[in-house]
Amino acid sequence: MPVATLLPFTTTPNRKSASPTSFRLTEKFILLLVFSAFITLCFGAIFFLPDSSKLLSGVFFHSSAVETNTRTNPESNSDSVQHGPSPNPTLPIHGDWSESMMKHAWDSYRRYAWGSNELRPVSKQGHSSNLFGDIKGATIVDALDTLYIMEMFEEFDVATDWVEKNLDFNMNAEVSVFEVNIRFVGGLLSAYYLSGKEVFRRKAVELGEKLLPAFKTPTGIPWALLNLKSGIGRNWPWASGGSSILAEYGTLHLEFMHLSKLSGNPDFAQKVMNIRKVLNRLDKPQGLYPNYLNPNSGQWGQHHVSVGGLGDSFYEYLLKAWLMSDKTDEEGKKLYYDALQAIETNLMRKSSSGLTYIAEWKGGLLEHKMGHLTCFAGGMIALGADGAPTDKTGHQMELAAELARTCHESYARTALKLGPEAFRFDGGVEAIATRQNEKYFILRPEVIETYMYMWRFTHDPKYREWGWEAVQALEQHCKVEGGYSGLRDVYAASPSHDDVQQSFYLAETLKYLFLLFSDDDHLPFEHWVFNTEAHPLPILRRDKTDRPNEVE
Ligand code: DMJ
Repeated sequence: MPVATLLPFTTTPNRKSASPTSFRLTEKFILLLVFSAFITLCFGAIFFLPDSSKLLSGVFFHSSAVETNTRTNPESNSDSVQHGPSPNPTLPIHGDWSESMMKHAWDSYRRYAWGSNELRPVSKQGHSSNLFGDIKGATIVDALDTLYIMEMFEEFDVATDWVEKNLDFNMNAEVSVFEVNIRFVGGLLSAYYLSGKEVFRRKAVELGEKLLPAFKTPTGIPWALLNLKSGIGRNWPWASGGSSILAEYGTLHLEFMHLSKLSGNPDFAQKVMNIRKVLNRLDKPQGLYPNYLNPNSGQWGQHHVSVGGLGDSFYEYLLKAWLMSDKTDEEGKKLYYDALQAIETNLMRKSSSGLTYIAEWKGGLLEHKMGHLTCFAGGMIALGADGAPTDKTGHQMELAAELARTCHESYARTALKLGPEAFRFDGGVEAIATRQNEKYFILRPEVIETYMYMWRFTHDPKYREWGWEAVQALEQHCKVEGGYSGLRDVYAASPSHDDVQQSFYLAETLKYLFLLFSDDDHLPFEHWVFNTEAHPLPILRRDKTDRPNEVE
């Protein structure tokens, strides 16, 4: 419950009583009484609510109980007051459409796949990915905060009840440490900070403790896969000579910092700070971070570099570690801006028609391909532009805008107006997938994520227009009776469904769409940082004793 709804009502003193003198005395006394009761209640709320989560939810997350007009109706005047230029009249008339999309995705999952990790929306049954071992309910945990943010509280309560009674990590099965961290730990942490419900804090810490044995390697660089019962880890067999993967071991920092804060156990923070130490000791080819690192030898594997798959969220977490630390984590800041400079110099290129893209780097040679995953980088660069060194803020905002445009083009140049998994800038094409196995779309969020950040920082209406194009395409081609499905080929004249509703569709894609059309004070960036699965985590304030980079 947002804290505003917990505040006492103010009472008006009764003005109909006795003589003028006694009237004044009684009135003063009552006023004093009411005032001290109010102060006592406020202090009571601060000290007795679990941690600071209810305050966070009430003060920084605006729900209708706090403010009735936080969502943007693109035709309303309040929008033009708050967002500057008048919205484009072709935009949706009412903001409820994103809740309707969430409702359809959620209700379908609940009806056909309740308790499974994901939904098969065409065959109307559960789908379980081996990324989560035997852990169940990925969609439930991934969706918790989106349900809360959209004020779908009945659904949130049902999900909470499922978590309380069924979410279990005591199983003899192997999980992906990265996936479990970003979806389950991240989802539980956000649900805790938004709702204040202790069960989420407890489960997040319990799961975090189960993941700690993954760090038992000679270097402390964690294994990719871990058996939750035996604590035995290993790496993906396909990953360069038994290497761990940059985007996996590099995407634990935000969640683990919060786990240390919420549990009082410094181990979590120490483990992720040690990853930094190992990386700092290594030479970086051209300042770049290869995707593979051997956890036994502490040496790089193959020199492949990517800001998409295998690399992406490592860079994101350097920037966000700095932001989440209330800008005290100077090391995270330096690592991020240095890495971005190396990416710009070595990987960013412009096509002949002027589209900026981020290529992949293989032992010094560029592959002129950009993944859908890489499209998150527009949002990341915009988020970091403000803190960029040596007057680079404007330049970085331009780069972010150019990348957003390129990613929009990758959508616009398809038949179904949704983007392919990867698109190329070679062989006479630009922003188009040329290989059959790169033409699919699995409801990924990255392009909409970038539109959301660009909208917040520029208020250029084109980002909402582009977001709205995606909504129309999702409704037209991905929506089926049993939920939302990915597509096998975005260039085909009609959709062929892959029959999977990914959990990140509810965690990220629908949340970013909702935020793209919400006012800026809805989960404002001054207070919240999104993990890579779009789970909001509060900034750890520097004036508290829990300074994140001092936990160690
Ligand atoms: C999500 O699980 C996360 O965004 C991750 O960082 C990358 N892949 C998916 C969404 O595409």
